[in-house]
Amino acid sequence: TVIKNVLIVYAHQDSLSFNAALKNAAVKTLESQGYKVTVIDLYAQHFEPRATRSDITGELSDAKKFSYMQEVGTAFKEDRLSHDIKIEMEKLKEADLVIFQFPLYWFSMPAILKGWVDRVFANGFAFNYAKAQIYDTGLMSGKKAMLSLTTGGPETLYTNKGLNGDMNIILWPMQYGILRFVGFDVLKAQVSYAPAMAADTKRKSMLDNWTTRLKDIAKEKPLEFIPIENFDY
Ligand code: FMN
Repeated sequence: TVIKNVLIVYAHQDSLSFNAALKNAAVKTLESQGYKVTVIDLYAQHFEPRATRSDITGELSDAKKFSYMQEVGTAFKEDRLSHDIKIEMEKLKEADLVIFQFPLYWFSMPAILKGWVDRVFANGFAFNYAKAQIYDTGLMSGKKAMLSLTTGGPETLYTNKGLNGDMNIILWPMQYGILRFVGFDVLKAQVSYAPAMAADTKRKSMLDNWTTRLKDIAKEKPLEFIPIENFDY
């Protein structure tokens, strides 16, 4: 796919944070390369992260026992998902590359971003298990996605013998269980370690690494995962 539209899903509260600087650098660099860039600023738009009954407008298909997954599948087919979810889906549909910009929270993504995934990567829209539209054939196939995250802990702690363990283990649920599951081609994560502990020169070089990488992002090959036909499921 040719990348024309980039969507940045940004999860930080503070416009003076390092995450904000990474997001702003990405917008500037990508726009100057001719891409159309859209930013979803989750905290600024008070994004609702909870997956609830309110996500479905109108009647439930089973009023006795509530199954979010099943109700969302039906509501999607019948165009009865809540308006705020539909807006996010439109932005995703337009995107050729999606960048998730966030600070690592508890070895994972912040709740507001996880909630965006829970609600927007909806059954029937991002994947369809019944039709085997998952992983290689997920409904986001043809699009690329990547994580750009910051940490509190330094890089030396995130190694296989380090106190926190290998960063790849932390990335796996997000890169495979979320992004690959819905069919994205996943580009290598950009991890900016411990910006709060870093000297200004180090912070500047982490920002420079990011902008340098983004200038050639269209040429990057995605990560390789074992093809779905190698598994029985
Ligand atoms: N840093 C880590 O290295 N590992 C963690 O698991 C982790 N969990 C956090 C959980 C919460 C609720 C908060 C508020 C911070 C956590 N941190 C963790 C630190 C943040 O990742 C760090 O402050 C942030 O990446 C720095 O970027 P910023 O300057 O843009 O805020």
